[in-house]
Amino acid sequence: MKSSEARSAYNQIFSLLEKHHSWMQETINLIASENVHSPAVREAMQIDFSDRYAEGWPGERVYAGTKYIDEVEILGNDLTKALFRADFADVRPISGVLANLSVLTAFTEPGDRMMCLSIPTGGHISSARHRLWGTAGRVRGLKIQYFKYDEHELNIDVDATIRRIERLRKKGKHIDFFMFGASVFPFPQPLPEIVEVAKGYGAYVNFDAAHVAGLIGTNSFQDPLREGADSMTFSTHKTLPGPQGGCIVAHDQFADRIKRGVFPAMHSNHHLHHVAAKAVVMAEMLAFGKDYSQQIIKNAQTLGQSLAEEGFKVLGEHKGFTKSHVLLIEVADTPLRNGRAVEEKLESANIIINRNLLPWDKRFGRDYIRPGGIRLGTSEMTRLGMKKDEMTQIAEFMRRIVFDQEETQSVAQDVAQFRTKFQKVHYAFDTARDAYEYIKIR
Ligand code: DSN
Repeated sequence: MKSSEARSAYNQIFSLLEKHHSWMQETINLIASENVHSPAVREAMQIDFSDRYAEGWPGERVYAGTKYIDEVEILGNDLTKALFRADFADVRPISGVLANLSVLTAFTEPGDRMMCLSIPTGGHISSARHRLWGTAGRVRGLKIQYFKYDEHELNIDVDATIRRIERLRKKGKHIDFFMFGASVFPFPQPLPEIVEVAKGYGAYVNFDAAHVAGLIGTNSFQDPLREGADSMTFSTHKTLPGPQGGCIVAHDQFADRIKRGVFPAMHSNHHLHHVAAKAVVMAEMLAFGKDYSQQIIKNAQTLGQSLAEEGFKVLGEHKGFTKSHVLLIEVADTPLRNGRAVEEKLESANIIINRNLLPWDKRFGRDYIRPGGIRLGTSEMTRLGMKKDEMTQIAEFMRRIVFDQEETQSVAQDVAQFRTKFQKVHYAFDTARDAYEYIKIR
């Protein structure tokens, strides 16, 4: 490639980046696993830490030049411990999957058995079986068994699960590791009774709080470390509105093994600029997280109610639709017929959501390409200051696309207009810059 061509590609990259930022200013983003971080988190992510190495633990590094990095990482761990009321925190994992794999590496051996939720019932690919290329099955070599699931309650069926655990034990197939949590769970999971059985024979219990970490940190959902979990893994960019990354908190007696699971087992260098940004978001959540989390949940419940009134089949209606940030909606009997068509049509109208398998989809021959459902989350729009009226308005926009089959262009314009009033991040110390401002430092 000639240098002029390289220059042209270089210019094109920045033009695309700016276009993305402009588009984000006009969209309603309801992806349940996403959020928008504060200008402070963004500032922390563009510092020189990103060019450095600091393998190991503060005070035990294998590189020089880390004196400020160490102090920031210690602060990050301390703030995380305070937020999650935990004895031990490790902010080094560079993703939620690697946080899970670090704990699996610390407490299982290949060939051990893990129990978790299957993907159609909300489980994450990092917990899936070998044949699905799931991290636990394919990378750690674990045999996977599933929690029994109650499709009406949208939750783990405690009695049936305990019966399954006991049946398996009688056949000599005891579960070594329990992975609670998931990628879709609107209601708190029932830990204590299952944990009691698991602990009765010495199994290890982790809670994957990737989606709900912000809600758990602010005591707004459930409290896995007090409900029997030995550790909790999570990502740092969903309801916890920080940088992309992972984190682990645990009771003290598990700290040494987890530290070694993170380094040297699963990481060499971790991402130090993200450690700085994680420290910032933990401070933000300690100061503003309670109000933020409670508004996220209220907004999800209002959005569920408004969508139901607009004709959508929102699951969990008999339990108030959700107690978290997430809503599951069955769309197979709407005019658009499947989650993918809904996702595509809404995206053309500047509304970003994702399609989602429903627990019963496989029985109807549906798969993740054209599933029967969609998943919505309210974390990002709440961060921009939206409340009840805006949730009602969003439900109306969605009805215009999915049921009224209105021209997407006209809804897209209305959505962009609606978004003009919501350009700042809320629930943060510093909010001078707009949320999606393109900041040029070249
Ligand atoms: N499972 C993805 C999600 O929930 O969107 C994130 O890993």
